[in-house]
Amino acid sequence: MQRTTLVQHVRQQEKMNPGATGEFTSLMNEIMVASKIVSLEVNKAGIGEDILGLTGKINVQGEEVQKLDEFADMTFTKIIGQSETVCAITSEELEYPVIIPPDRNPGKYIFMMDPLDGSSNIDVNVGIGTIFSVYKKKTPGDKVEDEDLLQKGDQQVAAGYVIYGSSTMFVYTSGRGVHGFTLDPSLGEFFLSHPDIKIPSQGSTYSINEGNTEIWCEEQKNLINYLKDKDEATNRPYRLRYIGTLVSDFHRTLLKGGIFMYPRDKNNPNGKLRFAFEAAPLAFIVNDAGGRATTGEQNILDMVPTEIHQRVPLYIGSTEIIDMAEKHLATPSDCGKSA
Ligand code: P6P
Repeated sequence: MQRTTLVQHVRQQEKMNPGATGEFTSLMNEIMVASKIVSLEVNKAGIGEDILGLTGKINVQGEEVQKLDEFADMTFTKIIGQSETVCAITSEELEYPVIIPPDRNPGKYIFMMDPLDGSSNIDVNVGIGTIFSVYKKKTPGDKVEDEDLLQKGDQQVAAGYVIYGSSTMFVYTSGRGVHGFTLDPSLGEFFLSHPDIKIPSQGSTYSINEGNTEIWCEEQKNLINYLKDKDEATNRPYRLRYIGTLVSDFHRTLLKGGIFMYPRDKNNPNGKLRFAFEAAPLAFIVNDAGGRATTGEQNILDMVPTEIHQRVPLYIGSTEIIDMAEKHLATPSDCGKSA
């Protein structure tokens, strides 16, 4: 049986792009190498190596840094930083961008990542993952400008995620369909397992942290109550599924349909998730799979961020459900209004 590796697949896509220089393929290869190294570390965490637990540090998000967070960030930053394909790297874990100096032969791409999403789930053997996004430098000259680091969501040239779960999966799009690869640990190779993923236009699950109900805005409470009401004609009540790792909750939504929500609330006017490292890459993926992602008021891909660590409310999933959610959110109360 012909099995397509991730690198073969990226090369095939490269051939469809007449102007391709091979730089993107090299970058994807380095992302793959870094993800294999992190996968190895995640899967042996707790066996001997002192890689579980906290570093004692607090990151720019104000979150406790787990040892695996730091390991993943360092691994991706080092490998991608040496790839000669990028001129800058931004990370959820790093307050400032890493700018590749001229003597390290910087490339034309900009790499953005959440190196280890779901770190609160690390020590309990629940799925965690890496989320990444690739843009092209858009300003002339060698200097990396703010404009290069704060690009509109639809300017991404690629986006993807790796799930370190029951198996390690690598899912990406470069604008020509969403494709999933599963790691064969005996060969250390990612093989195509989910070609051309399309999200079902409907679904019957909703994914949200109901523990925040008390601080939700009224329109959010009304939306969740609507999803929980019984009405066979509209496939309700929906079932709640929430893992607490965005990349895992999103992956289930992508394959089965449904909606994932992390809304704004009375304490967090812009929600919790980050535009650059979570919302925008997953929006690029779901859009290419036939779904949609919105803040509740604006398509994520139409947004231009104003700062690297900007947070946004996120509603992502099956188009028909997102459309319905937006109707419920159309009259936003002043609770938690964007700051
Ligand atoms: P809460 C994990 O810390 C994360 O950034 C996402 O992966 C996840 O969707 C969200 O936060 C969970 O947040 O408030 O439900 O614990």
